[in-house]
Amino acid sequence: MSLNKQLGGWRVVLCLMACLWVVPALASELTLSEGTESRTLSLDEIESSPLIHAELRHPEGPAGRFSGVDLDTLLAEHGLAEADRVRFIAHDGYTTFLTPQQRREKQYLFVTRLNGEPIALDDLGPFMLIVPDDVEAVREGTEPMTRWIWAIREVSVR
Ligand SMILES: Nc1nc2c(c(=O)[nH]1)N[C@H]1C(S)=C(S)[C@@H](COP(=O)(O)O)O[C@H]1N2
Ligand SMILES: [Mo]
Repeated sequence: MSLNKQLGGWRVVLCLMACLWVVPALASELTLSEGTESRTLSLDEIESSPLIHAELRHPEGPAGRFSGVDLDTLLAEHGLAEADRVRFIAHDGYTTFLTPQQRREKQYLFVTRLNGEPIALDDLGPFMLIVPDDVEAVREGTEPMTRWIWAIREVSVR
C-alpha cells in the first residue's frame, strides 16, 4: 500500500474518533433560559454545585449510582431560586414543569452521571430529573413519575 493511501486511512480513523468524542460532548450541554435570555451550561459548570449520590434502579431501566446536583442549588447558583415555574424540555420533545410548592415538597436531583460517567442519550441522558426519596413509591405506584423527566436539553424559568 502506498504511503498516501495509508495516511488517507488514518485521516478517516482520526475523523471518526473526533466525531465519537465531539458528539457526546455536545449532547452534554444544558440550555438555561429565562424569557428571551439563554445561556449554555457545560457539564463542568453544572457540576460546580456539590455532587449528591443515590444508589437506585430507575423505573425506565438504568440502575447504579446516580450522581447529580440538587435542583434548587443549581437554580440558586444562577440567581433563579425564586423562579415561579421551572420548565424542563427533553430531546424527545417531552416537557413538564415544577412549581415552587412542588420544589419545596421534595428534593429533585438533577442527574449528570450514572456510575461516574456522563450519561449517553441511549441511557436517558444527558441529564435527568429524579426524586431519590420516591423510588419505592413510584415502583409501588403510589406516586406518579410524570416529573421524572429524562433526556433533558433545556431548563426554562419564568
Ligand atoms: N424525556 C421524557 N421523559 C419522560 C417521559 C417522556 O416521554 N420523555 N414520560 C414521562 C411520563 S408521562 C411518565 S409517567 C414517566 C414514565 O413514562 P412512560 O410510562 O411513558 O415510560 O416518565 C416521564 N418522563
Ligand atoms: Mo405519565
